[in-house]
Amino acid sequence: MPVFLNTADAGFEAAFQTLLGQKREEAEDVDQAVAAIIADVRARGDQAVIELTQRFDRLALTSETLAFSPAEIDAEIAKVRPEDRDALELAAERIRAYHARQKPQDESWTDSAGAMLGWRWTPVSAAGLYVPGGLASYPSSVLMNAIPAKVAGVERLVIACPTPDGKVNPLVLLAARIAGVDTVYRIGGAQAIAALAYGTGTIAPVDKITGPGNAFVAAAKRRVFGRVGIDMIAGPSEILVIADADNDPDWIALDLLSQAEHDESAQSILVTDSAAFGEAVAKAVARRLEALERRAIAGASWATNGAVIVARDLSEAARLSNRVAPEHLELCVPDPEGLAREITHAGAIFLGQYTPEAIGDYVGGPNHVLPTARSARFSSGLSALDFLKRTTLAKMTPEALKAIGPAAERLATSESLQAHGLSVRARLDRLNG
Ligand code: HSO
Ligand code: ZN
Repeated sequence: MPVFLNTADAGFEAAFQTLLGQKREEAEDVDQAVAAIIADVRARGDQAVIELTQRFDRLALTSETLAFSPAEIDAEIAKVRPEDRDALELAAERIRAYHARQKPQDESWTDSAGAMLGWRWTPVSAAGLYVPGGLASYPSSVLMNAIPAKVAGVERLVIACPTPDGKVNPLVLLAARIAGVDTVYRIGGAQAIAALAYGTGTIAPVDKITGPGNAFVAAAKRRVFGRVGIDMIAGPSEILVIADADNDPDWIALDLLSQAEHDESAQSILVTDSAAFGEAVAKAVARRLEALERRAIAGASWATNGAVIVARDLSEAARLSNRVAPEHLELCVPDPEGLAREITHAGAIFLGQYTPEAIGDYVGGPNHVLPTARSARFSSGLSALDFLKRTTLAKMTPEALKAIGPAAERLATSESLQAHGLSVRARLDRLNG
């Protein structure tokens, strides 16, 4: 059973704190094993990757077959049903259009001292996207990672995707093709992250690695951070739905289950201003769970991490949601725009009862790689900005140097950095004749 809380109850605050503090994921300690794998790939390159792929994925590769050939990709893509292709293309187009609007402008101006100042944006040269194999090998995630990189102008874009026992997901390859990915390596785990970060004889190193993965991938991303950039370490999915009694309980139940079915550690929370509606949704969840293909996963998630919270009113619901800082937030209320103005911490907001979160997972346009585990308090979902960096610009005219240089000289003296001060003084002396 999920927890039922009512903000009017005396014990509410303590119970809510417990919910907030709940640790849902058991972090497997694989760090030592991962360190050894990374060291091996750095030392032996292709050969290490090939042996580890044989060991973990039971797949025999050579340096020549680490990547899919264009002909292999063509053959796999040919298996995709036209309806699936069309859906993927529609998704790609909408994701591209949305992320194109994120491209920031370069800026430059002259300030009151006469200094020209500004910044400009440039893309990382090469990015590597990790795509898990098996159950969580989502073509939609290929689009969500690759398209922002392409929009940002990344020149070389590669994927690492394990194919255990040689099993390939044709939709992943099609998504990679549609998004403009250059190369797809059939490697995974910590060895793939190490190969992308450090390079091997065959695999050229990249500058940024993004994408979800298992405990080995997460630990490897943490370890190569600094050598390359990484996105985030994504935790299990979450949804918080704020809904009043004027909703179909069955729709809301399905929205809660849509994230619960990802993972037993996923979390679905309903906050409502009607206790009767809360009960109705809980009943609808139980009913839907009977027939759901993933009822084992979704049921476990709902039973251990699910919650129904009854609030006094919708504003109180918004305040509670801000304390959760959910990855996904649905506002199924009559004035979702109004309530959205009260939301300060959420990865993505879905407004109104015709916007199920699943639209955002696939075709809405915004990214579905979003901050989990309350990190929406300080971070954002994946965007084109994650593949761009900002270089600052400054140009002094003689007048500008005369105006602000002496202050720099003073600060240099106060920090006992003589050459700093002298580099300014030498110029000022010349300018002052
Ligand atoms: N809801 C997941 C993403 C996803 N859903 C992929 C379906 N496929 C995390 O935002
Ligand atoms: Zn999802």
